Amino acid sequence: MTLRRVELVRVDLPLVRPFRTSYGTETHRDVLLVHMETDDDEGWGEVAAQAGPFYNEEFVDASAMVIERFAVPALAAADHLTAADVGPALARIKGYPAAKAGLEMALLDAELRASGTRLADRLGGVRDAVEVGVSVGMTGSVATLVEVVAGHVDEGYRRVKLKIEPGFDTEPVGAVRDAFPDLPLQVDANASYGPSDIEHLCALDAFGLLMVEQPFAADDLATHAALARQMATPVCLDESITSARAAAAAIDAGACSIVNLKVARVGGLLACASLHDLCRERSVPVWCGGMLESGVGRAANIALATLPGFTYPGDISATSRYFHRDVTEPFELTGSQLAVPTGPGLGVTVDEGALAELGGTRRDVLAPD
Ligand code: OSB
Ligand code: MG
Repeated sequence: MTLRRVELVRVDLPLVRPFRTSYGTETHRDVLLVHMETDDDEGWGEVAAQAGPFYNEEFVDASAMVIERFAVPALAAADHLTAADVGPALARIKGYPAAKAGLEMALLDAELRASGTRLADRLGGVRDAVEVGVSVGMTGSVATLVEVVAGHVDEGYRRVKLKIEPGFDTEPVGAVRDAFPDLPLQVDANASYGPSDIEHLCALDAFGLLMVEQPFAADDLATHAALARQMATPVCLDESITSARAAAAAIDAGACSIVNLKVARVGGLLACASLHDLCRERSVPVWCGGMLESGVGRAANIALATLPGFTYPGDISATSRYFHRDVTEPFELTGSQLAVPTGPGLGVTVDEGALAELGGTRRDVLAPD
């Protein structure tokens, strides 16, 4: 198809509660959406970079600039553009996986709407609902953390992820474990530990965790492998897995036995699907990570999590865990699952009225002639 128009839509969504991780506290989500019109249809994508360069190098202002100056001109120059061409067409641009993912997502949505196909079916999904969990930020006190977890358990979540960092680990995790002896529980350190913490991290084995996610720096496979040799709890990587090559290297190095897949970290849904295949061939389970996406990116995450290798619950929560009001129809829990939208493409509708009321801004980066 041919690109007719590409619009960047930006909207600031307040989070229902501040989200504190080892790299900072977020109170708002700086949502960047891509709206595309092709000669066949229209589509939406989400650029799920974070507001600052603290989770990884990318951040929303930079993603928007790269899309406008480099990525859209490269796509506009292509003749018969399909969603599968987006990755190769943008490979010359180093980094900016969230920007690339948002563009690919919008084109996929347009393509699939035109052919009446659901994204989950296009990707090879095998279920109509996905098991989900909730990622809980750090709190000022351990008592507050236990209360927040209790609230999520009441809502139906059956798997909880706790953010940890040096100084906020064994005590809060132990308190949550004491309060919920049978709750599937895991932790995520966002690269906040170093090689001298290996012994300390092994103390987390006492809590029967599903996994420990990304304790060390993204480029430090050796320390992750050393931890994996000593710790009983499985090691999962998030920030380190930037490509299929990175995943193969991490698995070969013994740095992880579980992989977190994120659309915005590996450059798109199609890259995630091939990473899923790679991990499956090596019998490495995967699960779908989240980046506090709006309904657009969350619809994509749900579709991805329908693939057969996604055997752990995803960080894909109901809308009410993130926002008072979203830019799409809300996602609601059924038990501990979210249903896959039934419509073609992403299967969600962006609410233009909500966008306007939320103060969304729009900018044409490719205007029709
Ligand atoms: O490390 O998994 C992470 C959110 C933003 C950036 C990084 C991470 C996260 C989360 C939240 O843990 C997952 C979600 O519910 O979207
Ligand atoms: Mg993580």
